[in-house]
Amino acid sequence: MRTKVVIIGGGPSGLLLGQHLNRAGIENIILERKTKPYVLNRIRAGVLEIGTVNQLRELGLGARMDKEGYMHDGTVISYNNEQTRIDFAKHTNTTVMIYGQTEITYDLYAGREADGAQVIYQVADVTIEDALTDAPYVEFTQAGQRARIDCEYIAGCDGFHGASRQAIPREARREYEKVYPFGWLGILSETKPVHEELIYSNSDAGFALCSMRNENLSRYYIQCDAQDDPQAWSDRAFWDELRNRIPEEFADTIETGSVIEKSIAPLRSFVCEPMQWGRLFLCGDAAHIVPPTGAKGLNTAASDVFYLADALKQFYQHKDPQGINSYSARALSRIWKAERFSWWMTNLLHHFPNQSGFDHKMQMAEVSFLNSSDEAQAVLAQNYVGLPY
Ligand code: RFL
Ligand code: PHB
Repeated sequence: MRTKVVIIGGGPSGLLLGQHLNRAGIENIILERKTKPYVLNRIRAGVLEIGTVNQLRELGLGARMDKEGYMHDGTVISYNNEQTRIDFAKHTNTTVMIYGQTEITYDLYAGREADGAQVIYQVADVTIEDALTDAPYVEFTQAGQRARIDCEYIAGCDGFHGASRQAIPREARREYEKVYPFGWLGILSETKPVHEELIYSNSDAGFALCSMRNENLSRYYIQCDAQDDPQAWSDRAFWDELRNRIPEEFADTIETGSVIEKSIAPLRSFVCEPMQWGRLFLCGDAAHIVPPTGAKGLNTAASDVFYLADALKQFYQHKDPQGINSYSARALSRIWKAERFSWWMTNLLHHFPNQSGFDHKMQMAEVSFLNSSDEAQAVLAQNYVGLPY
């Protein structure tokens, strides 16, 4: 087989990149380790920055999102019952969109199938060869057969545990990592969301987040021990702990009910530099991870894809390699700012196991400053809705 760009990974990064390339007439093949239903069943992100929203619209995939998604022009930050509303519209003139990653992935697959573009599912043992030459290729096993695709470029969109980053020799990459001493226990429940906007809450008992998917589907998270077994948390224990951690007025009115998903996500900050090695480019979780507190994971994946698609279009349409040569620097410049914001939100809103009295006072002072300063609220709003591309 031969194509121009092999995309490893059929998650949001790989699918979005494939869609950009299809629109520009640049031939590509996606290799995905799992089946399509498996990928579609992952419940993850819920908040889209305006840059992500605009990409989906420009690619002709925004219709269902615009119909079924919810525009939010603010969010609530609560600390020990004291609430501040961050007004995105006032500070940034823009909003975020609440639309689940599951839905976006569904729309991206539908778009790809409508274009008749190829996805090869259930591939194993993907290897990347000759990435430093101008004739790279990818090998993989499918249905017991080894196969090879010759190509011009390779996009590593295969998430944190994928093969692409590992294909870059250890001495050619630098990795920066911070693992947080807690996880998030998340549930999806068929109940009306407790509030029309998201509530990020730090309390004496730890962090909680009230989010949503639609008017009858809520997404709630509580900080927990990263080693906890999600099944050991009964529904009742989850609801009790959530109520304990959110402001009283919401604890009193929250609708509890059937829980249809329960899982624990670890919290980690991670960046791999550079994001390019010869003709291999890394995008999304393959290159970087953020703790979910700032809702930046999917959105940083989308900005990487935007830069890479732009670079490949410049190259294929105008023979200009400038974008390709500067991809890593351009992407990393935005990534580090999203890393900083996610780290800051995480530090502000969680209980750390060995937090001293001093650390606690620092958190309180930070929140008190946020509550009293329009400028501090503007900074939070700018980062939350997403920095410009
Ligand atoms: P993904 O989604 O991990 O997709 C990678 C794909 O590659 C496949 N794959 C391989 N294919 C071929 N060969 C291999 N060797 C392969 N290895 C892996 C996998 O099967 C998969 O299909 O990475 P991608 O595309 O970069 O997308 C990243 C996002 O999924 C991720 O950043 C977000 O979900 C993070 N995230 C959030 N991001 C936001 O922007 N806003 C949010 O509100 C938000 N909330 C969250 C989140 C992540 C969470 N968890 C569970 C980690 C909430 C949670 C709880
Ligand atoms: C979600 O709805 O899943 C969600 C929302 C905001 C976050 C993280 C996750 O910061």
